[in-house]
Amino acid sequence: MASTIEHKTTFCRICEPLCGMVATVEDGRLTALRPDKDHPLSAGFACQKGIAFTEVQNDPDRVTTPLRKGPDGYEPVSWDAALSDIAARLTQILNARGAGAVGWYMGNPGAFSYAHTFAALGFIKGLGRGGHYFTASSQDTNSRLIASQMLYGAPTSVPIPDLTRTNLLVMMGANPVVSHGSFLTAPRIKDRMHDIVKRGGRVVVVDPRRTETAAAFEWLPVVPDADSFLLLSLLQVMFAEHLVDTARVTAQADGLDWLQSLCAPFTPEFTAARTGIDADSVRSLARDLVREPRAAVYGRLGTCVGRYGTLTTYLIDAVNLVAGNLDAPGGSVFSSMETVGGRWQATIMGLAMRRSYRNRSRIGGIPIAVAMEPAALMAKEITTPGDRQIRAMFVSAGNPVLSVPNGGELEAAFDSLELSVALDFYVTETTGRCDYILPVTTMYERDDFPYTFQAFQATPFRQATDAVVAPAGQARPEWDIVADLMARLAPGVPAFTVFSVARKTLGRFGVNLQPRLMMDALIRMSQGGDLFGLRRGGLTHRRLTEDHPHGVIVAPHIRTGALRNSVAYLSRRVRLRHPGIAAEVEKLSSSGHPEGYPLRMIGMREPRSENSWMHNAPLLMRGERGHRALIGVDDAAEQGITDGDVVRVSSPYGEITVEVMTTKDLMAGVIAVPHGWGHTGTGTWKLANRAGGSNVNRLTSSEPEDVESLSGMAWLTGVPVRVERVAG
Ligand SMILES: Nc1nc2c(c(=O)[nH]1)N[C@H]1C(S)=C(S)[C@@H](COP(=O)(O)OP(=O)(O)OC[C@H]3O[C@@H](n4cnc5c(=O)[nH]c(N)nc54)[C@H](O)[C@@H]3O)O[C@H]1N2
Ligand SMILES: Nc1nc2c(c(=O)[nH]1)N[C@H]1C(S)=C(S)[C@@H](COP(=O)(O)OP(=O)(O)OC[C@H]3O[C@@H](n4cnc5c(=O)[nH]c(N)nc54)[C@H](O)[C@@H]3O)O[C@H]1N2
Ligand code: SF4
Ligand SMILES: [Mo]
Repeated sequence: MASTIEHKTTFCRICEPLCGMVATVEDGRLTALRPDKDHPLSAGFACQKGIAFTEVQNDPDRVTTPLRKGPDGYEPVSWDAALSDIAARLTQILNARGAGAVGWYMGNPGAFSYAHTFAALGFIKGLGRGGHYFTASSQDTNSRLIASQMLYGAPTSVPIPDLTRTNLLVMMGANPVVSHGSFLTAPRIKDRMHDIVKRGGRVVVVDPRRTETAAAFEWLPVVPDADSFLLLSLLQVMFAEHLVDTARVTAQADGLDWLQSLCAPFTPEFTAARTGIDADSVRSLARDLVREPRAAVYGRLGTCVGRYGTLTTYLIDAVNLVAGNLDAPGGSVFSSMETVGGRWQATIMGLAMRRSYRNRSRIGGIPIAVAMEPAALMAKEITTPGDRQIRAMFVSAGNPVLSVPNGGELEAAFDSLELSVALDFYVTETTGRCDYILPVTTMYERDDFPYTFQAFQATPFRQATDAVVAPAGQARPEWDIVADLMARLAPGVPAFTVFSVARKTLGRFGVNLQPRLMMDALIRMSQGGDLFGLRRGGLTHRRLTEDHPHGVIVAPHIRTGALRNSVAYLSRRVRLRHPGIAAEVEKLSSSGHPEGYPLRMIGMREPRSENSWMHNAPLLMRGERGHRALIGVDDAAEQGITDGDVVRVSSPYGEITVEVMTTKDLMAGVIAVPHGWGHTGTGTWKLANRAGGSNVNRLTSSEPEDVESLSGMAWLTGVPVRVERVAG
C-alpha cells in the first residue's frame, strides 16, 4: 500500500518565540520538522532543539502507557486501574487530612499549553481550601510578576522593550542569542537586535559573562547580584543631574519624591565598588537613557533570580519610567491582546492577586505570589509535620529534583510521600520517584493557542494550531487526565460535583466544556477578533487554524499611550512607594559575602539543552556532549586548574563535581554552571544518563531565609562558592 505523506503547518512550543514549523507526517507518524518559511515573523528560522523534537516525539525511551511502581520497578497498567487507584488513595488522604495534604507542581512546558494550565490550577483549587500549588515560576519569573503587582497593581502587567522601534536596548541578565528571548516573544530575536544597530542604535548587554549576546553587541560586565546597585545609581544620576521630565513622570506615577530619596545615597562612586562598573559609565548610560527618545531597559532571568529579584525588577521599571521611556514608542511598553473590557479584567485580576498575596506559605511565612507557593520550600512542606503537611504530590511537566534548590532534599522528600503521581512522557530524576507516571501527549499531539505569551509579543500576533499527529500509544492530554480523575473523585469533593454537573448540563446542549471554548472566546473578543459576529471576517480559533495556518500579525506595533489600561489600581497611576521595596534596599546595603567562598556562581543556558529534558535527543548530544562549567583564566590559574579538569564546587549548602573549561569571557571571581544536568539513573533515558553531569541545584539553598521575601523566588545566581581541582 502506498504511504500517505502530509505537510502540516504548526508552531514549536519548546521556548518562547514559538517559531513556525512544518511537520512532515507519514502514515500518521511525525517524521520530520522544518522551519516554516511562510511564518510572518520566524520566516524560515528554527533552532536545533525545534528540529530535534522529532526525536523526542518518537523516542524509544518515551512513556506511552500508564506506569505503576512495583517492587521490581515500573509495570504498565490500564488507565482505568491507574486512575481508580489514584482516586481511591487520594480520597483517603483528603478525608483524613483535607486538601492541605495535596500539592501540585507544574513545570515550564505546562505554560505552553493553555489546557494544561487550566487543568493543574483547576484541580488543585477544586480540591478545596489549603491545597499547595507550585510552578517553575518561583525559579523564573515571580519576582518580575510581583514587581508588576506593586507598580501597576496586577502581576499580569509586564512591560517589554519595544524591540522593533527602540534605538537603545539595555539588556540585563538575558542571553537571547541562546535562550531566544524570555518574557519577550520575538522570533528571530537576534536579527531584530541587529536591526537596532543597523538603524544607528545600540544594544548594551549587562552580564557577568561575555555571553553569545554580549559578544554580538556591547558588553557591560557586572558583578552577579549587584544590578540593584547599578539601577539605583542610574536613578540617582537622573535626579541629581535634573534630567527628569517631572511633569511627564508625575502624570504617570505617584511617589516620585519617595523614589528620589530612596536612591539619593547611591552615587555612581558609591556603587562602583559593588558593581564593578565605573562612575563615568553609569553617568553616560543614565544620560543616554534619558536623551534617546527610544530607549528601554529590559531584565530577565539573571535579574530575577538573585537575592533581590523583586527590587531589581522594580528598579528596572523605575528607570524606564523616570527616563521617560515607559509606555512610549521604542521604550518599555505593554503588549496585550487588547481584549474588550481588558482594563476591567486587569482590575479584577489585580484585586484577586493582591488579596491572595496576603496569604503566607506554611513554611517560612512567605507571601503567596500570584497564587503560587515558593517551590524552594516544597521539600519542607512535604517533610514538616503539622496541619497542611503535603502527603500527596502531583508533578506535571516538571523535573524539580533538578530545577529547584536543594535537589537532594527534594529527592528524599518525594520518597516519603503517601502518593505521588507524574504527568510526563519521560521517566526522569523526578518522575522516576513517583508511584505512577501517566503518559501525556506532546505539543504536536494537541491543539494549542499560546495564551501565556500573548502579552509578551514584540509584534502583536496570533497563531493557533490543531494537533498534527494522534497521541502515541495511550498518551492523553493533561486536561483529559485531570477531568477523568475529577469525575472519579466527584462524590466526595464539592467543587468537583459542581464541575461535573455543569459539564453534564452543558453536554446536553451539545456544548463540551473544554478550555478551547474559553480560548475561542478570548480570541474573538480581542484585537482582530470577530467580536462574536460583530466584526465580519474577524478571528476565531477555527479561522486561525483553517484560514491562517501561518498566523496573523494583528497590528504592526504595540499600542502606546495606553498605560491606564495596564494599571489595575483605581487611580490608574503607577505606584512607586512601597515599604517592602525600602526594606529590600536596606537589606541590600548591609549584605555581605560569607568567608571561605571567594567565587560567585551564575547559570548558563546552552543552545542544545532545554532545561533538563532534551538530553535524550541524539541530534542534540552529538560530539559526546557533557556537562561543563566555565571559569575565568585567572581564577583557574590561581587554583592550578586547566581545561578539562574536574573540580569540586562547594557552596555553604552543598557540593558537586564538574568538568571545567577556562575562558577569558567571565568577570574575575565568577564561575558559570549550566543547570538541568545530573541524570543519575533514576530516569530511564539512556542517552541522558550516559551524559550524566551534576545537579547544580545541590549548591543552592532551600532555607526559608534564602527565599526572596517579597516574591518567594529561589536564589539561583550569585551563590557563594569555592572551587578545588580534584582530577585532570
Ligand atoms: N537553549 C535554551 N533556551 C532556553 C532555555 C534553555 O534551557 N536552553 N530555557 C528557557 C527558559 S525556561 C527561560 S526562563 C529562558 C531564560 O532566558 P534568558 O532570560 O535570556 O536567560 P538566560 O539565558 O539564562 O540568561 C541569563 C543571563 O543572566 C546572566 N546573569 C546571571 N546572573 C546575573 C546577574 O546577577 N546580573 C546580570 N545582569 N546578569 C546575570 C547570565 O550570565 C546569563 O547570561 O530561556 C528559555 N530558553
Ligand atoms: N540553578 C538553576 N536552576 C534553574 C534555572 C537556572 O537558570 N538555574 N532555571 C529555572 C527555570 S527558568 C525554569 S523554567 C525551571 C525549569 O524547571 P522544570 O520545569 O521543573 O524542569 P524542566 O527541565 O523544564 O522539565 C520539564 C519536564 O516536562 C516534561 N514535558 C515536556 N513537555 C511536556 C508536556 O507537554 N506535558 C507534560 N506533562 N510534560 C512535558 C519533560 O519530559 C520534563 O520532564 O528550572 C529552573 N531552575
Ligand atoms: S527557538 Fe524555541 S520555539 Fe524556536 S524552534 Fe527553537 S526551541 Fe522551538
Ligand atoms: Mo524558565
